[in-house]
Amino acid sequence: MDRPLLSVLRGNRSASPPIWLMRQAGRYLPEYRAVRARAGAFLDLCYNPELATEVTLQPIRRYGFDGAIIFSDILVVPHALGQKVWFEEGEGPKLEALTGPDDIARLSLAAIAEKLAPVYAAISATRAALPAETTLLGFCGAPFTLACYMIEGGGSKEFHKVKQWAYGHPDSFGRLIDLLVLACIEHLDRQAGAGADAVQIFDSWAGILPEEQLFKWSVQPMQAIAAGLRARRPDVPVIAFPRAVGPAALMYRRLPEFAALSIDTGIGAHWAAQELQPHVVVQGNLDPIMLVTGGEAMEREVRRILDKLGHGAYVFNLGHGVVPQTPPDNVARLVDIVRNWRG
Ligand code: 1CP
Repeated sequence: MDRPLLSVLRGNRSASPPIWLMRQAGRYLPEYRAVRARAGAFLDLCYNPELATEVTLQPIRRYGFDGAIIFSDILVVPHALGQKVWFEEGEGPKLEALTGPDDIARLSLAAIAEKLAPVYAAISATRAALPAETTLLGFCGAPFTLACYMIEGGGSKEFHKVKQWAYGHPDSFGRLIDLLVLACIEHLDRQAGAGADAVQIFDSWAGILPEEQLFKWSVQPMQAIAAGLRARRPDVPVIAFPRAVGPAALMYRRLPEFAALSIDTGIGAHWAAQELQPHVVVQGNLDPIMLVTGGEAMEREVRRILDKLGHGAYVFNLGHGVVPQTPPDNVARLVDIVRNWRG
């Protein structure tokens, strides 16, 4: 069975790079908004295998991406550990914030697989419905990014609380991170068991940490998750996405546990081709706002990235997720440019 994305993640060369987009299912698609309106609360959509399967398939039907990422959210893991999580319309995720070591002690790994069973059911159903050549991706949030939401009680601009906890009380913060490592290994293992071909670990907030803290709270836990998964599922490639870390991306590039490194928009494509690509498959880089702009500006930028990275081991993607204001036609144009590029 030839799955071009999986094949590139396994280290094989391809004539033109495979493409998928972070947050390729979502509010920019009218068919997503229709299902979302039917589903009720956001978490009810995540835990409804039939609807989660449907919204995962929507962008594949429209654009024929090489990869489908299962529709879920990184915050299902804190939810399965026993934390209160809900989504407020137009405001994003809310959690009952952890305020001290006692709150960490109340979290439990015991029911993860049972609580997240609908996610695994959605993965099996999606695999059965996908074209054979489409790679199915599972995912989880990295421990540090999960801890950000768990300690702040939602999104934040500055993340002062989580930093103060990590810097001032590294022992108890470390217990939270260790628990999340185990939870993520379990969650990724189950996703692979249900039919995910490869997985991505999203460390969306890694870039707020200074170097030494980054190593301790992002590089090491992500590596531990990838190593834990590899022990159970040696054939499942892991993509690491430490967002906004700049040249500290060098810390992730040589780790054998990561098949690919997903780079955000702040990293230069030329630098990535020289410094990262000789060591690891590179994914990403297009500014999601270029996809909103479209036209000549987008075409020029897409070709520039392809000319820098497309000759090596590369997966086309954005530097972060598709934003809701993206015109769906621009996505079709993007796919067309990537498909017709010949290095
Ligand atoms: O109303 C809606 O439809 C809610 C919007 C939405 C969507 C479409 C949320 C709430 N989550 C999702 C799905 C989602 N989240 C996917 C689905 C698969 C796909 O990519 O198509 C994935 C991979 C995620 C991962 C996720 N959730 C991350 C990591 C990636 C990233 O964007 O940095 C993060 C940080 C979250 C938390 C989250 N969930 C939702 C929102 C709006 C946020 C971000 C909040 C913030 O900015 O702090």
